[in-house]
Amino acid sequence: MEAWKHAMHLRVIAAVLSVLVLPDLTAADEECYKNTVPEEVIEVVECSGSCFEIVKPILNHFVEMKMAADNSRVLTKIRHNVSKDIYQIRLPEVGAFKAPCNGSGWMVIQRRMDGSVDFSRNWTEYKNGFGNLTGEFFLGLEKLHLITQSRQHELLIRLGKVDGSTDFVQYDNFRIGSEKDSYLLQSVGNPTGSAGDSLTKRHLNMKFSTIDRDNDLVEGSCASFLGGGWWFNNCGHSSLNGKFYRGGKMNGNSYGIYWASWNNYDYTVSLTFVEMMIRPKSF
Ligand SMILES: [Ca+2]
Repeated sequence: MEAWKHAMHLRVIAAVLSVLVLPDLTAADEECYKNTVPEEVIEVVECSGSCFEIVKPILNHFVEMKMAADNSRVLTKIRHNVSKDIYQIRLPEVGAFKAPCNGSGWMVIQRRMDGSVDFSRNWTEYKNGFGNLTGEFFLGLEKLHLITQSRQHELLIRLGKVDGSTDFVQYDNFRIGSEKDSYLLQSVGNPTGSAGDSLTKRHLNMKFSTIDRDNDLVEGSCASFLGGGWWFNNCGHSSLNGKFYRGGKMNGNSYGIYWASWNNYDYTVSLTFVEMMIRPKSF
């Protein structure tokens, strides 16, 4: 290619990318993710069939730009200096938001790791999301509803204990209802993984409950008792937004973070690491 043509191409790429990466967050998003400081664009990631699969160097981006104009799924990688890379994600059904992604195509939607963020939050906070994307956070029920309604998604849950042991369970059809249905857990699909299934029996078809909105099936409030929002029943076999105990054991009367099928239904064990992740199912 002649040099001037090459230079023109680079200028066009830069111009379109500058539009592509403009901050496009609502006030609520900025409040929620104010700890995330955008850095220079390193690379752009295309997300077509299976999310986050294709990583391309920044100079090969006519394809992505065309897709962006088509309102297709385009991701812009904006941060590279944390172990959990943060992406600006644009989905037609949701708009722009930020979330951590790993290299295997999973978007992290919830993380517990050190007890630095209080998960005893109200309905609006669980709806919109809260926390620190490089640490502990919950992405938000409204986004999860819009994303999981748009196409079939898998859910991967990674669990860890204070002794360093880890395990996982994966579901193949995770879907959440709308706010009108109290973000009902509509579907989880088939489980695989040795942590066992602590969702289907007690939590499937349950509405979400928070400290200020009791949709569970017991007289009291599971969310108030356990300190975090979840699809509570009576209260059930899992509570991954519960109170964080650094020692890995509950103190006093309040349960911690638990996934009962991984602990022989010993509810005094409190997990010290959780990641919930989703990705579009590829058939
Ligand atoms: Ca109740």
